[in-house]
Amino acid sequence: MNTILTICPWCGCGCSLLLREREGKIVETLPSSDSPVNQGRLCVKGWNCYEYVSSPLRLVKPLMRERSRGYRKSAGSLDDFREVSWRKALKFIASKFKDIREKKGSVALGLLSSAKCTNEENYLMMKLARAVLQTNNIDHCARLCHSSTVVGLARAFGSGAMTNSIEEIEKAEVILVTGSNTTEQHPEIGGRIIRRVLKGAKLILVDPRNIHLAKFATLHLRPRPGTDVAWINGLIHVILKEGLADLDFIDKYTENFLSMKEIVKKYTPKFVEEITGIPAKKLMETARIYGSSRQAMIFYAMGITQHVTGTDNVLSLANLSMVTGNVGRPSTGVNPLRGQNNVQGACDMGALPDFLTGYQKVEDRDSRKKFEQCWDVKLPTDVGLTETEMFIEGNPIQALYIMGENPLLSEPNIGRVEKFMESLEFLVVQDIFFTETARWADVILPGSSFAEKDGTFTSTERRIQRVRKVVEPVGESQSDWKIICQLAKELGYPMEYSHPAQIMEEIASLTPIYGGVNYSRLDKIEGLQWPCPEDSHPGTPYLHKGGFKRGKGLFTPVEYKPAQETTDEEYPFLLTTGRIYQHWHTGTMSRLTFTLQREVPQAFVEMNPRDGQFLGIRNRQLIKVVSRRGEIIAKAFLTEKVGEKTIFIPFHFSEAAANRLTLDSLDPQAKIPEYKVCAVKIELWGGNN
Ligand SMILES: Nc1nc2c(c(=O)[nH]1)N[C@H]1C(S)=C(S)[C@@H](COP(=O)(O)OP(=O)(O)OC[C@H]3O[C@@H](n4cnc5c(=O)[nH]c(N)nc54)[C@H](O)[C@@H]3O)O[C@H]1N2
Ligand SMILES: Nc1nc2c(c(=O)[nH]1)N[C@H]1C(S)=C(S)[C@@H](COP(=O)(O)OP(=O)(O)OC[C@H]3O[C@@H](n4cnc5c(=O)[nH]c(N)nc54)[C@H](O)[C@@H]3O)O[C@H]1N2
Ligand code: SF4
Ligand SMILES: [Mo]
Repeated sequence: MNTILTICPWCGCGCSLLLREREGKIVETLPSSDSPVNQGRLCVKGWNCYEYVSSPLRLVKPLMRERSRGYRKSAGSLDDFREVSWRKALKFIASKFKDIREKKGSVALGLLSSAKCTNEENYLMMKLARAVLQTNNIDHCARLCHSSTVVGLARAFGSGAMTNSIEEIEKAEVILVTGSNTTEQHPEIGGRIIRRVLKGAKLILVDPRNIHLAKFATLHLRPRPGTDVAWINGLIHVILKEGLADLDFIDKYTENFLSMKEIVKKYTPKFVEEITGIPAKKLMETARIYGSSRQAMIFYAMGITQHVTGTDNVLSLANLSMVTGNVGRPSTGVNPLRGQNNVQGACDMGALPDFLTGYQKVEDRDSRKKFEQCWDVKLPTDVGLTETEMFIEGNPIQALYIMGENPLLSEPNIGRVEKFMESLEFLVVQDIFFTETARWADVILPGSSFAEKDGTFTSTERRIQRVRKVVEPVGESQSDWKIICQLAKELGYPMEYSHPAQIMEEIASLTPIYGGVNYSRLDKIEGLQWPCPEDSHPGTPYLHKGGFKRGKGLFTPVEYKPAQETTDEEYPFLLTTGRIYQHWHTGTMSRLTFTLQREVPQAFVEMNPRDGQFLGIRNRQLIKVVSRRGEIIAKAFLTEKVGEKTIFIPFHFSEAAANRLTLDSLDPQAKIPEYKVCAVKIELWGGNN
């Protein structure tokens, strides 16, 4: 039996684990006790991380859709595809890409990279886009997730990443968690927060739902969804009024304080109560707790970022931390919890329409020049389209290459995405399963899973860690990096690497924050936290020590704006969507994992029992949820977890896809969709079953 150390493929915590292999099959997982991240612990997904690897439903051969008349008008089933050789599939893709490029230009090509894939794979995908296909139309699921963080924190601080480290929770005095269901979505971090609170730290939770962390909170504020700017401005108002601000810090390290101060004047606790529903007294208590501490950490996630005001929300949190000087030291900071195992890495690798690796701007001539010299090509200069812009009808995209994403379930307002699919000329999907998106493809390429390849993932705390091959890829599937290299060759630009270590050498040479990263170092230690500019650099646990990356921290005055779609007589319920502990996004992996699927086999709608009583709905009864965009049928789950007139639906279930209902309005700055607020109505369905 072989035992191999690698990294969990689910969430951004970045837990290390050991996979045990016997006769070519993975038979067991064990946590790694050497890891500074999980210290011998795993959550239920970590323990069950390998079952999907050997699922009989894995894609094992390239597939091509039979192009009968009108085939673009609907999603296909497996019967509509035939197996082909790698050579044929890659040649066909290359010829279509070339053809469309010749006729419509490079703007007609779009690529989606994958936060499930390794850094090396993301780097090659963005090299394929920029160097080979000559387009900056490359993006990935960070657009749906933390793009507002990347824009907001980069503007305020000069870097869009988590400022501090997971380990620093051990010494925090105050922990403010908002819009993050941490125990379910980042279980390792959630567990750390609880243990710290049990030892005396104060926890302030700001979340509309009564999530598990509420049991441990000193204060739980329950704002109406979509009102975050108001309560954050309110906290700053009280902090300033009560003399709790750190004026020395503000003076020495920040700029634009006065214009921010002017804006928060009117956000009195009473005014904030009217907007948010948070009692004025509770807001004041919160301001005193957070404002009195100089070891206060903020953690946030999708409840803050996934709004049309996502960037504003993030800027407000940055304001709050700077007013109290809670940034630039251990156990402080503004800490966005990054979701996917390698979403931090996919951003770092420049799988974004406006950045090359390490947040070097595509519009910057000197940055481009460095890459042009290394790659021996001229690079496109205009910023590309975001993922959300790529699915809007009327855009120039004619051909899409999607690696490891399932937008037909994860994008908002799926009905609109389907319309766009009908108009698309050519779609390539590279996945490990036959997903809802793959059904629309012209060609499907079988990639290999995390356990079948070498590489690195970068976790939420900027920790770059080694992912190791445990078993051979199933069937004829291949590592995603190998597929990209072969396709590049077909397109007339040879990319040859013998091992991902060699790709990392190239990344390090072009990316200052990864400059000191190499496989021989990573093989000796438990990861390196960027910035790690050279070989002798030990990595950086917390950012902005002794001054901000951008020079001075920038305060931004932010006004509260109401959500895009509010409830009315016809659509009286507010829908907020998200996830649960047992499932993963579009379910491709978690619904094929026995233990996870057994725990939660079906879609459900969380609804307050009083609303249930009013509408005559019993627990587990089927209901129809209707929005202006679509409708779904699922079981009602009556629970005090949600407040009255609010319902919550997880988006994991294709048979009752929450994104049939969601709104596709975007934050104007980050282009992130509004997944957390839209208006719906509820109807009874199918009598008393
Ligand atoms: N089990 C599991 N874990 C996951 C994932 C998964 O699919 N399954 N996905 C991963 C990914 S990619 C991500 S991005 C993270 C996401 O992790 P989270 O952001 O923690 O997950 P969500 O369920 O989207 O929503 C977070 C919280 O926001 C609250 N909320 C809703 N509306 C508002 C609002 O207007 N304001 C505030 N302040 N809060 C609000 C919700 O009640 C919820 O508690 O999880 C990662 N971890
Ligand atoms: N309503 C609503 N919608 C949301 C959200 C929400 O809160 N509410 N959250 C949004 C957020 S934060 C996110 S991050 C997105 C996630 O949206 P997606 O990224 O579209 O969702 P996943 O299901 O994680 O898709 C990953 C795909 O990669 C495949 N895969 C796994 N490993 C590999 C590999 O090694 N190689 C290849 N080639 N493929 C692989 C999986 O089979 C799967 O199809 O969803 C967004 N959508
Ligand atoms: S907390 Fe995240 S990284 Fe750790 S075992 Fe669970 S899913 Fe994996
Ligand atoms: Mo995410």
